Amino acid sequence: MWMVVIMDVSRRGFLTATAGVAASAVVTQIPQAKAASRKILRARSRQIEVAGKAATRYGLEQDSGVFGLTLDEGDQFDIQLVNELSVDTSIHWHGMEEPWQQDGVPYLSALPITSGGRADYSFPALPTGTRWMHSHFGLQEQNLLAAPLIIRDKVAQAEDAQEVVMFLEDFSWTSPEEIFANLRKPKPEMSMSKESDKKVGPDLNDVEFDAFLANDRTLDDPDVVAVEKGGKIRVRIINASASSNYTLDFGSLEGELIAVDGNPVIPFKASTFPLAIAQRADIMITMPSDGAAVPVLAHCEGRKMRSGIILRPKGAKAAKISTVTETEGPRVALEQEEKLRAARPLTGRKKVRSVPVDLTGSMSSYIWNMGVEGLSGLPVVIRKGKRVELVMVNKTPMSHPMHLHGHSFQVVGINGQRLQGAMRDTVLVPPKTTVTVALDTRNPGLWAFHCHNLYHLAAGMFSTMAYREIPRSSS
Ligand SMILES: [Cu+2]
Repeated sequence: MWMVVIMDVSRRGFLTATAGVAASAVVTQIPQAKAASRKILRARSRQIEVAGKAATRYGLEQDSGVFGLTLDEGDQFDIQLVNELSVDTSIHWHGMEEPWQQDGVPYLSALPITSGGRADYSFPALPTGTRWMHSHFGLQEQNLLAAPLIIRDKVAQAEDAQEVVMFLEDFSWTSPEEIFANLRKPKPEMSMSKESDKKVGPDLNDVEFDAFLANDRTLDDPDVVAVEKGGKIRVRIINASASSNYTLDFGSLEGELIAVDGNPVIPFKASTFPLAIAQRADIMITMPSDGAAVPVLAHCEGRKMRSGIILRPKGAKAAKISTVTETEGPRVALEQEEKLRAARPLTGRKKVRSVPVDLTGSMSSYIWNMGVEGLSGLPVVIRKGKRVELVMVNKTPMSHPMHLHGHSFQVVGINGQRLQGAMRDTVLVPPKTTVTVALDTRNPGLWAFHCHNLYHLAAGMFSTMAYREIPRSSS
């Protein structure tokens, strides 16, 4: 056995592989023959500049300095994660359908990776599309411990389009621990915000941020991407913000939404697109034939602030765009979601097991919760090989971007109205709204199912879904 291993891989690859397995907190069997292709990702501190000031935040980089990871369809996701931080961490591969032990939820999937430790991951890089990676440990995501994870399918590889990634993050000079402590201070129901006297309708935001970043930069000093005049561009937009929804804005240009959360949809044309926390949008555009630059903007929901990048052909002027806007960004809701249709919907007719999931909580105490089958703290317990529908009922005044790990689901109902909606891994459930998603149970394990607003998650809006490899004989 040892002889076979040594013959199959290079010496360097073999040493890396064995060192990784020995020091790993996540005990995963890596096929040794694949070790030679393993990539190293380092969780480390780095400096960025926000509004002219240096900020030390976390990051996830390859040795080449590349931010995150891009793979091609058919590749193995074969990673050694090195924790160079001074604290423990655990990284989740958002949107992947990996074996549950490699899913990166601390204490649920595996133990955290200690400071200085390493962990190995190996599984087929599926499904393809715009995915991302982020810490699932404490509040580290707010410290920017997140990066793109792109699996380019054969269509993307063959198409004559330049790929551009726009990675959105909310930024504060206040530490996430202090933000969370402030949110949890007892407060009367009517003084929840500075503008509570003017406030009507749902609560849009509960954290005041100092800046909104696109590819680590603000619009004062934006990421300017060189493109070709008249060229076709696929913009892969990832909302990696801890607690902010956006409306994407292409101005006078029309874009074609071709995938949401990495999953293809019937192309949908518009110039604005809502993007909730943790969601992704792939949008195809054609650069103007007159050679003008195109800003891709993300207007913050309920705030007079925005972020964005500039697509600039050679010789074009990139006009300065203010981070501040005259009006607040629109409420992010489901008007567009209702119109989206999956290009590859769930197939087959199966008996459906329907699971009620209540989203509850209150702003005044800042306790958020999830009740499965009417009981909080209960996992969704199901069986392999079934069609399951999660009926999420939001009983709170805030919207909740609900994410299920390890599965893609289809949006099949909004307030009782049935639809053949998009395949996603994160769906927004606005206040007083019921959203039903359907999925097939084909990836057994113990999976996290939670609100992706980082502070709602930290305050308790977290549940699990569990099922075994072998279905019991009776149904
Ligand atoms: Cu929430």
